[in-house]
Amino acid sequence: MRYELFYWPGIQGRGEFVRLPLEAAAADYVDVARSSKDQGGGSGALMKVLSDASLALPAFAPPILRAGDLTIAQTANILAYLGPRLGLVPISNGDSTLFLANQLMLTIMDLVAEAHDTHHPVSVSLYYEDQKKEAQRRAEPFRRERIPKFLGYFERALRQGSARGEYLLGPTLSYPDLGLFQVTVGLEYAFPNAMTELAPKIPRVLELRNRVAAEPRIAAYLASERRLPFNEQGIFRHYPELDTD
Ligand SMILES: N[C@@H](CCC(=O)N[C@@H](CS)C(=O)NCC(=O)O)C(=O)O
Repeated sequence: MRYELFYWPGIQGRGEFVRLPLEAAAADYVDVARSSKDQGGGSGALMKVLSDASLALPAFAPPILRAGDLTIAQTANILAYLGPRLGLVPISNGDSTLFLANQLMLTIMDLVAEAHDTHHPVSVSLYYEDQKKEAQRRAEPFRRERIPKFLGYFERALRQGSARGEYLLGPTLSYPDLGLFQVTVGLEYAFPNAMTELAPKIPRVLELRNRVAAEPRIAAYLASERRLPFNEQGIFRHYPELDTD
């Protein structure tokens, strides 16, 4: 199966939560909007799929995955589909692990949405510069309460599951581990001071971040040009005024 990922070129964004599992499984995939226009790529290809009236359901926003005749959106939904197909979710106890994986992934995406809202607290359609005051107000409780609460939850999940192994769902890598890696490094990029302060309280989360980064295929991906750098157009943006001193 050749998968097609449709996501904004130039940022990691939510697309990265799909790229990482595809890379970890060495799946055959095309990052369509990042391929050249002559090959049917570019942003035009993304706009085309967004307005495609022939789909069973239109997609509201990227990331969007095309797998044969199926075109689906919503990051956690895409991953619920890909996880078992890429061997990135343990299949045991019937399908109960699939729901646990989805629970973890949906929680990761909640955290991602809150991280995004620190720089766009009023509207996604306004520039950051037009909502800076509100952004500072929003970022303060996000750093003080929300990052510790979310990452504290994942710390507990890892502690509770530690009898089963070193990953969130047992002894092997699953897609929520990749999601937790991505949100952790994203927060470290955006809020380095707040994350340094929090580090002693989340040792397992940080160990998992290192373990994922050292997975051979992930390490190769992170060192490649396919891994876009974080920047101030993406979800995790480093604005020093939004971090602690
Ligand atoms: N809950 C959706 C959110 C999708 C989303 O917000 N996508 C962004 C890019 S990361 C977008 O282009 N949104 C356009 C919009 O909300 O109008 C998901 O997890 O996929």
